[in-house]
Amino acid sequence: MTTQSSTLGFRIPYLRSVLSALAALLFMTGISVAAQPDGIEREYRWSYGGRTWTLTYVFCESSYRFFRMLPRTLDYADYGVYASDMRDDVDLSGLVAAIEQLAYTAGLDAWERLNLIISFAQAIPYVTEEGEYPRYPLETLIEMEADCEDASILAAALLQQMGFDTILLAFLEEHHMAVGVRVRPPATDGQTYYTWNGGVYYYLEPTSIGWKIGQKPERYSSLPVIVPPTSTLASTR
Ligand SMILES: [Ca+2]
Ligand SMILES: [Ca+2]
Repeated sequence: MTTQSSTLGFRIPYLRSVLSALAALLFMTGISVAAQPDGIEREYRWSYGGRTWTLTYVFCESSYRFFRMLPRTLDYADYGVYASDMRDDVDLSGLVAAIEQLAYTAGLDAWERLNLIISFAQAIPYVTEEGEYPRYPLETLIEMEADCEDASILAAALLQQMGFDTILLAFLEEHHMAVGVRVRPPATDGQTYYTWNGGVYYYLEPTSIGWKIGQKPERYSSLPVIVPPTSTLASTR
């Protein structure tokens, strides 16, 4: 199989605009300070549709440090707060736009764009953890490793950023977490889905590349607990 490489020609447009605005402000106020980019650069490489895709992206370091400092709830029923936190929307929307730009350049259709983003999330290397440490999406993106709840949180957050409704699926017997996404696949025969709050959510396996929307590994056979997207902890709801 022949592989091609696609590389994004620009980086984090919003950070550029922020720095430009800051430089303009300093110029106007007569303050002369050398701009120190507040960025963490990461390069991603993943496969989709018979091609290899690459993306170099610069994240806002202060955003990462903010999320790194936040306390953790270890109640799986609250894991929706990690996926639905609005304070990373600017960071994640820039990343989603960069991947979508790759898709547009390559001529992918809407369904393929969705799956390109899913394959990006699935390609984050899987790690097993000692104990439990749910990561916010920016942590997973920058640390470039994830176990099942981290990968689920990241995939759900990116899909939400694209405008899709998502839920998390907690398979308590198998100690696994996956994503449900409210979208109808082109082929629905044999696909796994769950209904919640009037919507149909198809299973999405986030931990390894190649699983398509609606395809569920057989080993996750129990009925999952549905973890809704939320911005507040159960203790305060
Ligand atoms: Ca968010
Ligand atoms: Ca984790």
